[in-house]
Amino acid sequence: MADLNRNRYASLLKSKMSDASFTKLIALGNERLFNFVGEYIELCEPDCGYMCDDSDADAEYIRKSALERGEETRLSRDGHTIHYDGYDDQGRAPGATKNLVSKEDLPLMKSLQAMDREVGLAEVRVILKGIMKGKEAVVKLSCEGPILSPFSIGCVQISDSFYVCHSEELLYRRGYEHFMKMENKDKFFRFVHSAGRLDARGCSIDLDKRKIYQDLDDMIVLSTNNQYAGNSVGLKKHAMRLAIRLSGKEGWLCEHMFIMAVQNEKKARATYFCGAFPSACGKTATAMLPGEKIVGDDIAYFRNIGGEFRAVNVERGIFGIIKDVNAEDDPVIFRTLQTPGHEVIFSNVLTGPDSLPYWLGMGVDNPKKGKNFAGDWSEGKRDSEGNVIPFAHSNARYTIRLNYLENIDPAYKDKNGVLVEGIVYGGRDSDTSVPIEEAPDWESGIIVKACTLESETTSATIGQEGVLAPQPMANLDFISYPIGQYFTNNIRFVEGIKNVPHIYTVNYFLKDKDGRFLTSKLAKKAWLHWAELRVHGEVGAYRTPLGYVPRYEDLKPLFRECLDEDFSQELYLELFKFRIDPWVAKLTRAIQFYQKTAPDCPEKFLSTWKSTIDKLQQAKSKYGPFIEPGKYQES
Ligand code: OXD
Ligand code: MN
Repeated sequence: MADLNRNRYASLLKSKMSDASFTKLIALGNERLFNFVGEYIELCEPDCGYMCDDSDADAEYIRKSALERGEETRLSRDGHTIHYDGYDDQGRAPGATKNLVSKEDLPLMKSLQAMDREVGLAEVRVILKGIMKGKEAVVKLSCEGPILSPFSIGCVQISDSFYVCHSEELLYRRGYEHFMKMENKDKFFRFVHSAGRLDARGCSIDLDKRKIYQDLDDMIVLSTNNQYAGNSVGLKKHAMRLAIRLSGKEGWLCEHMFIMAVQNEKKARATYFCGAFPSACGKTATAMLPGEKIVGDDIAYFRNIGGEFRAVNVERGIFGIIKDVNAEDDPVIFRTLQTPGHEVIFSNVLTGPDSLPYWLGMGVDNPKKGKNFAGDWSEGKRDSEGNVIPFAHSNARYTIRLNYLENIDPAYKDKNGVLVEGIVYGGRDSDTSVPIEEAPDWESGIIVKACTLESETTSATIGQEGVLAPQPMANLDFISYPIGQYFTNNIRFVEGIKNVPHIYTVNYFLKDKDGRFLTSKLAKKAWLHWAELRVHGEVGAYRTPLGYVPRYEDLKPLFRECLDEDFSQELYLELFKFRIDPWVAKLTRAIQFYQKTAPDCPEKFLSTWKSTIDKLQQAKSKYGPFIEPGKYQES
């Protein structure tokens, strides 16, 4: 092992770090890590550096520093704090986010925010030069997945934001022990983040120099002049992009999915489902359904372990959208957010004069003045463009540990993950997909359902809202190797798996002709319980051109059992009629999109979409534009 005391960065790091910090770094005996820390401390020039280990004392230092530096402020309830991101720093910033790849890789990654690696690195290194002057840089090790498991990936982040480090502390497992014991000392993800220059409110000033550059093959992400966690917290979406790339090379999967267990009390069994939904389409609410158990709400790694399809939650916390979390629709999370003693970071909600947080769709009256993402706020306040500023941002968030939830599944800690039996793909459309449909098999599920998933853009990304956009596997923003290869990897992943999970699509957003949602928010529970019965082969189904839908007689008792609601035949027929024209339009959009953006899209995918359109058109000539459930015969 190289003597790190003789490393070219040793004297610099010694001069910037306390003896305790330097000792913690050197004790790891990891030259690659040491060089990384040295290189970026040299480049970013912080006044000092702080090295964390897995101790509670270091977690407390981060928590305390975030308050002392005004990055977070205490709210009335014990353990609750508020952090504000700048007015124009309220969502992921796709325009500023680039995948840095070699020149050879560029042509196939054109539509995946790719940029020539050399050009990107040169550009961002100029911005990073001296960016941490006057600040303290924290070096924090974490682990994606349970430590020392077949899934785990060690991560190191250097950041000058204590809010970012505090978020990481809540959201991810501490990683010092993992780094100490991991076998391959060279394989880990590296992140550098700087909030840059700050204004009087502590918000990043130089948003024009906001960059999130992902050096994919070197597994480093450099993020500058921002604070919104989706842009700054390395282990969240940055690590996801790196993991997707790595999984493509190694033949596993990193998916934008929750993991939850549907509880069948009568049969005393739990069945694990994973689900991909674009942001703000009901993903967290599904993961957290009352009466079921949650393992994770956002990112899953899948591996074939001994012929089983197994998944872990990469995280141990939730960075959730708070809009519309209320006592009626999301009772579990609502209660958790009201409980003093839990460590919660709220972001971009209104702080009332009572020092309590208020958010959109909370179901209570909000104060008419307070502080929000625009500074001091009172009703009617307008921004510089004359737009009325709402009292809270629609992408305002909460950050908590998972184990506060009363329905946490202890299996979230299992090193071998959980056995997955169903995968759910959910989008947001008001007039196309039925509430739940099962794909005939894995391949068809991936090609026809997962790859054609679409959604309207939401406030989770900066830009125009409400635009219908393709969202293959709800993962488009994060796919970091050519789309065609990613699709193929998804299909191939199940080779050698003994029990391949069933694939479902769900849609909670069907509306009636007056624009009202057709089902209550918790109806998703009935859909999932139907899927659970299907996975175990315990209910029949009606064939549709694209799969199978529930029979009325199976859903009616589920509505009673799960929701204590009467489910009428009339509503059933409206919900489950197969809508041919919108499906043809959707498949046509998919063909156009992939022909334009994915030069390596496999021919098989294109021909399947085309033949499915033909099939739907033939069905239309036989059944008309809508097919009543139970009427369709597969020829
Ligand atoms: C998220 C997102 O915050 O997908 O999870 O934007
Ligand atoms: Mn997400």
